Amino acid sequence: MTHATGHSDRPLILDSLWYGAHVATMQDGLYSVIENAAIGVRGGRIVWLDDMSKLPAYEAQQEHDFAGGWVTPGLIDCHTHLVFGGNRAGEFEQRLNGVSYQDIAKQGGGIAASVKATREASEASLLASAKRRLSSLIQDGVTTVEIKSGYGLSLQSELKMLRVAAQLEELLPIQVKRTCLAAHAMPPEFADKDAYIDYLCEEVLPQIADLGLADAVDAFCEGIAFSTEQVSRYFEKAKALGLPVKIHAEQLTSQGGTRMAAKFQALSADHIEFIEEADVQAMAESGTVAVLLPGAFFTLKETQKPPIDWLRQYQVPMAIATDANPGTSPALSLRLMMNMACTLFALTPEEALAGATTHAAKALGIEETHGSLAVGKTADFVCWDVESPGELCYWLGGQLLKQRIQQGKLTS
Ligand code: DI6
Ligand code: FE
Repeated sequence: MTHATGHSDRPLILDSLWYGAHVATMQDGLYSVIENAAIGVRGGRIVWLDDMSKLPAYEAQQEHDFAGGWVTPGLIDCHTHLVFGGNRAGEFEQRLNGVSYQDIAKQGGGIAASVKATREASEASLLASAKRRLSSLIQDGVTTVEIKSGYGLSLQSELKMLRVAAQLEELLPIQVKRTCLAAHAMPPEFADKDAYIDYLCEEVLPQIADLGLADAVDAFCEGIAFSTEQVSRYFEKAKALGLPVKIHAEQLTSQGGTRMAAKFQALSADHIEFIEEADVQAMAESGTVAVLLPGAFFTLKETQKPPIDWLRQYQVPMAIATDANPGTSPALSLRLMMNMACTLFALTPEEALAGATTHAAKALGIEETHGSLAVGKTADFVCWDVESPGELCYWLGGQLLKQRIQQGKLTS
């Protein structure tokens, strides 16, 4: 009894206290609002979060009054291809003139054009261009980003891309998760898809795993890319090396890639416009997140939407990401993707925000520490100059970010 009293008399020791805003904690993917909240941070983690009026005695090295606005978890962009050489603005014009993405790919453009430019680019120039793009995401409230390789398609150039992704985390105040997407397209020096998959399994994946350069492994399963059988062989190897998998599937056609990936407990299946009900059931059983990429849907002027009602019905968590890449989604704002998820796919603003926080964290396997605000979670949060959280989806662009806190530190 005296012991307990002694404890409660001791002040709460904080590195920093943040107050003066409402908080949408996004616990369980819901706004879960705390009005007039205070957030106590120590050692880069949240150690206290509740109504400011309940704050006990504390000692804080720093105090910070947001002076209004809404705080949300830092946004998480769980699917990007931010590192690449050159750009494909010329293909954008071709597509405006009616040439399809698939036709451009058949003519040697598309992914192959970015592979050529990425192989030719120095590590320093890849770093400089990716840094500019990543800065845009950061200014829009992103505190964790996933970056894929996949424009190298050889051991050396895939390693180069992943090293650049690692360096971005050193240069900018952001957490970077790295994904090996070596099974993205066919490199020019291979004629046979199976032979390329063999090369990935025997030489590329083991090296990348050895060097610890990737947190996960991804593949493009599509008629113009790799078959379910080929991707399945590559996933076997990834799993044997201890790496979780994710997949680009059912973007342009239905191939069964999502169902196959679910058998490997894939973290996520991404795009998935063409999935069927059985795929959704498989995802629900394996705990695979559905990553919606409205930027690619919009850019390619797709008409088949991902089956949102089934995903809701089977309670498959839906994440939203930019898919930032030079071909199908030159998108540098995750908030704009949230707007598109509402406008094009009929998500609610609350679902869209969960898609860029809670569920995006799950798509990266970091939901224990990121994606929502609660005691024990990493102190990654953003204060927005808005009157309600729905405004985050409402505005098309603009600067809504007031303050961005990453690992407990104010970064803008
Ligand atoms: N699907 C995509 O949306 C990107 N990759 C993929 O497999 C597009 C990549 C590109 O066109 O450069
Ligand atoms: Fe992609």
